Amino acid sequence: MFHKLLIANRGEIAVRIIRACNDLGIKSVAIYSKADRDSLHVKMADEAYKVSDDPLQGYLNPQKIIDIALASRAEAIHPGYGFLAENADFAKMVEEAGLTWIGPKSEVIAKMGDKNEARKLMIKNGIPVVPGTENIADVQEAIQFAQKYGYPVIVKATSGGGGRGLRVAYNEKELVEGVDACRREAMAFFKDDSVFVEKYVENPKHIEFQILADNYGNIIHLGERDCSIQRRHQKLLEIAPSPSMSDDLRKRMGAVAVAAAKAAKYTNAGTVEFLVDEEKNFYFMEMNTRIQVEHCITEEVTGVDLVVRQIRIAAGEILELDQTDINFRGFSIEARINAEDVFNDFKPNPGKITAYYPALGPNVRVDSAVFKDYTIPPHYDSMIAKLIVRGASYDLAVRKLRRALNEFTIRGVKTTIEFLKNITNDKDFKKGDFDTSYLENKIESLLPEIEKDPKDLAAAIAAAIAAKYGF
Ligand code: MV4
Repeated sequence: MFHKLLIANRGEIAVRIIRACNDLGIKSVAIYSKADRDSLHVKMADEAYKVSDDPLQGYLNPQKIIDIALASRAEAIHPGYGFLAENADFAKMVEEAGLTWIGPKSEVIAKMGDKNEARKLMIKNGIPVVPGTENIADVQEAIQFAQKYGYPVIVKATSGGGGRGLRVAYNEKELVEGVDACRREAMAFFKDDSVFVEKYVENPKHIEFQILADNYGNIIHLGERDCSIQRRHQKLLEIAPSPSMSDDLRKRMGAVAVAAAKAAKYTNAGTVEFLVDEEKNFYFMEMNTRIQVEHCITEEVTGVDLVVRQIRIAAGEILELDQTDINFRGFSIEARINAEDVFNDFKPNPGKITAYYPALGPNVRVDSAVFKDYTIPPHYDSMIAKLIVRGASYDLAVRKLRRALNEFTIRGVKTTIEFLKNITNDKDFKKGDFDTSYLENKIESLLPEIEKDPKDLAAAIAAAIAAKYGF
């Protein structure tokens, strides 16, 4: 096992990884930007080094991070999610510096990061994918595909990710424009303008399977997460297992997820993402080669510590769990609490937290890196806490989430707590009846009735009294 590990990240995931290090008796090394000097990950790590004055460039500077790892005598680097987590060049540099990368091999990251290559590999191995093209040479190829398979189709950037480089087209005019727009966006964001086209699956569910694989060919899945509840490709709530899946479908998709990971020669923790259409046909979409934000709900229903497993696998341990060791207990839901103004298009609302009372009690977990008097810097994403609950049934998990959201108090910045609460009271959410179109249709009705700002609340009460007594 490693003696010391460097965490190339910040925020709650850095804290999560430090906890895993502490559980394993490994010394932790944090890196931080100037804006993060008072952050929790810096306080919690055994050592911490400033990586840059700039808020972002340090967390994105492979050589600087490797230099700090070597100088501090860390033996491994955990990238977390975001930043350099799926950067194959960084993973390769880490390997070549004689350090251990906590994740799959750099070639596997590169191959899965190329959506066209990943698709081809899956087709070759009999994994179901949505009908589509390879990288197209010109727009004519896209038009021919759409003429054969019918509209709508979706144009995808080969190097895409995070919802960037996607265009849906319902007719030829939109397709011609879509190919062009997609290429331009892909060139701007990924420096690669290759695109391909797929039949567009309307109103799918977004289901992803968690995989664990050691360096010796042992591969298992840990069930699925339903990530259908998204707004502009940002997930708001995730549920494990999916309330809409039968045991039979879970078994079949799980077997395909493991086959996909085997085809990719996958090692460490990863996620196989599927779309499930209205007839319950499922299709491989992509493989995520990192630990994900929503990994915690899988931990809660399986009892397996995924970050500890990542580190143990990277250190060369054999995965002694086999598929029959994985048993599921109830349902878990994660709600992402963001510092955002839901009335202002969910605009980030950074600032100082003046009061912080996280929810507690049985089957409630909070993964966060904020605390009272902490000032949320404006440079990073707006997620400030993950509230993770568990219940014996889907119903009980929803109730638990509602209770925990009621208890969770954050003052000083606007948060999505009230909005999330309203989701827990929505009849379709309570039934487990949702797909990726859920929020598109509901966002207006889910906005909280009044802002819970004390001044507004006083004004609202005054107005209600005035209305009632007629003055
Ligand atoms: C699709 C799709 C429908 N049909 N591909 C979005 C991100 C990436 N992981 C894959 N994504 C999708 N690919 C085909 N052929 C639907 C999605 C999708 C989605 C699309 C638009 C708006 C929201 C979405 C949420 C989840 C998945």
